[in-house]
Amino acid sequence: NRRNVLDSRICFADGFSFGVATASYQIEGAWNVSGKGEGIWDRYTHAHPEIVVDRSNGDVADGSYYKVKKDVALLRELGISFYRFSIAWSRILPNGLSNYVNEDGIRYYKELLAELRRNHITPVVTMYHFDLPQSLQELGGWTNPIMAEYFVDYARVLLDTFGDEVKIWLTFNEPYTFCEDGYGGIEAPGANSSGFEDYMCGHNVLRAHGMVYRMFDKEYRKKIGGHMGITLDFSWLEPATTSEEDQQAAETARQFYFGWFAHPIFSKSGDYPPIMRSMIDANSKRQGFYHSRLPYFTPEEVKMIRGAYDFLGLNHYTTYLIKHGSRRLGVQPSFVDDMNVIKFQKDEWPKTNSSWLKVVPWGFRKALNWVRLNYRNPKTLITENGVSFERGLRDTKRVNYIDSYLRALHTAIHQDGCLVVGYAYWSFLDNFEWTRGFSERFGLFEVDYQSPNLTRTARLSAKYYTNVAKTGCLPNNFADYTYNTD
Ligand code: PNW
Repeated sequence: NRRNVLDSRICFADGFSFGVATASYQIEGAWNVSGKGEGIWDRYTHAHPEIVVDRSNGDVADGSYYKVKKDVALLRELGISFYRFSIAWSRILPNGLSNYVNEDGIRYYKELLAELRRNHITPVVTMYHFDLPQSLQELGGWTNPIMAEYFVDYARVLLDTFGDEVKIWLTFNEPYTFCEDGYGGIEAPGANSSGFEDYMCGHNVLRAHGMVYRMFDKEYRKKIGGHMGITLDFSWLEPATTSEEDQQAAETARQFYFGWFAHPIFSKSGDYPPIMRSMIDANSKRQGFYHSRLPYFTPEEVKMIRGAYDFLGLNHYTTYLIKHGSRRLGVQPSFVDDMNVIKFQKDEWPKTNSSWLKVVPWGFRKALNWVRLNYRNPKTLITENGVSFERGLRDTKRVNYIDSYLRALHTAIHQDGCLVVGYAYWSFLDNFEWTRGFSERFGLFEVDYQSPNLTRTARLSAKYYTNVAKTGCLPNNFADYTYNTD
């Protein structure tokens, strides 16, 4: 990694890590094999095939459950230093509870960890990436306060079983996504109760996160070492105009979308963002409720959750514009009604294969700086950044996306002083993209879903990313990866 004086490449510091990310339900398949219990995405896609655009599901997905050796060989090929994956709760505890542990589930993740170790790839493990055991959903899922205790039990099993091998833990992936889209949108479990159950879910997830972090701190840190954080999703939210109203609206939107989960954990004062508290309280009152629809933490809970992190896991994909809303407040309770802003994207921003994802690299720098300024520059790991395009190996647009986002990241670190320690591309492989099925492809490796062994083939972007991971620098001959067919 030595550079001569004429080398004008953009390089990350020596200690900076590159990796790739996946999640259990999106790649493993083997949904009912070897003692695995049913998860909410199993139930949801089986009961409602119509909610997935191509009527697919994760029953088979990438078959990664059967391909530990193959997948780790490909990770090795990429030259990355860490692999972020998630553990399926129902593979470890088939009915969600700790009284029965499924040994084959343990065996699978142990095998994966051993193979990663042999190849010098550091595991970064997400405890929960959207796949709640169905039996716990039947008790109310994340709207039930007791779920926090069940999550603590599950986390204890993981720390006891894998704590020697795994030193970097994420409790949750994107609570905003699974609470809002799961309880007020079209993701599993498919409840339609925005403005109520989304807030209950968020409340219990924050409690669960705080409880697991405190347990880790008290009972495990000394014994097994390691670091624990949470992954939050932050699309940059830019005011649509310079008007005072729109600036204010954009800040409100940041507090609702990101601050909802970030403020209780990462701010100095803790608890929900004051603007969220006051707007939802006022709206609830106007609607005739005696209690706010946003639950209150006890002072002890505020304290437990505040500062419950060693680092922030940040997912960032895109940017939106925000205008102030002119809605008549309080007509129909919902998250969007409580926030009262209008969110959209510019037509001229480059499109991708995901309707919500436009290519806006400067938003990445702004999001990172907002985090730095609002939460005292927390140590940050980019746990996901990525893009979907059409099938095909010559994915020059993906190379462009990664290169431009890495440039923005480099500026945020080296010009602005953001404390970012690593970057994971989403995703390692094409995979089951939730309600978009297999129609949206984010992989550095293409998966051929027609072939019986689900063949993986490196895209051009895999070659580009290998070069970045191995040198720590963005290549000057980046055109090679853009125009050559190779
Ligand atoms: C992430 N947004 O969700 C998830 O963590 C992954 O499981 C998923 O496959 C990936 O993004 C790609 O969709 C997001 O609207 C959902 O900005 C929505 C947004 C960002 C991330």
